[in-house]
Amino acid sequence: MAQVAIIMGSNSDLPVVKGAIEQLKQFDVTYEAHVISAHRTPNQAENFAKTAKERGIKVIIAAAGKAAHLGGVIAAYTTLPVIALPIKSSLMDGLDSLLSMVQMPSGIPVATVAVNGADNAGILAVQMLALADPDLEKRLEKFKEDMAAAVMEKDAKLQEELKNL
Ligand code: RP5
Repeated sequence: MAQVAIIMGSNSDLPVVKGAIEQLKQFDVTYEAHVISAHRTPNQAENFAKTAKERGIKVIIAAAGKAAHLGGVIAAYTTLPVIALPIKSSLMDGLDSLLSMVQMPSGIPVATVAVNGADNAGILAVQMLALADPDLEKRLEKFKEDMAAAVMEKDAKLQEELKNL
């Protein structure tokens, strides 16, 4: 059974969305992914959102570009947390999608990550699941420790390079 559902407005969003999938896979989080459009398939969007909880989904990631209403429409039909991922797929460099997602009216929140910020969408979904999963929480702590170690390694390298300038 999938813990996270990823939906995207079009299969043209997949190259970006793959970043979120890779993060979920890294933490062995089960997922399902679908193309659903708030505008082109509104009935499917409604049905998906209304049935997600009873199918065991805990978190929804909604990726969309241009006038990106997918996250908001899904959030309107469910109490599950929705993470919105704005996709850069227009002449406006994704600013249109970002604003469509982040400027939700009071009462219907979606947690919006950066334009094309797929990694963070995946990691945030894992963090939400970790609230009820101590093993996942431990793995997230290790993930942060490894990240900090990688940054400190970069700093050590920089210090060596500075000596040779
Ligand atoms: C949005 O329009 C999709 O999420 C995608 O980012 C964009 C373009 O879709 P296609 O025309 O490539 O199907 O709804």
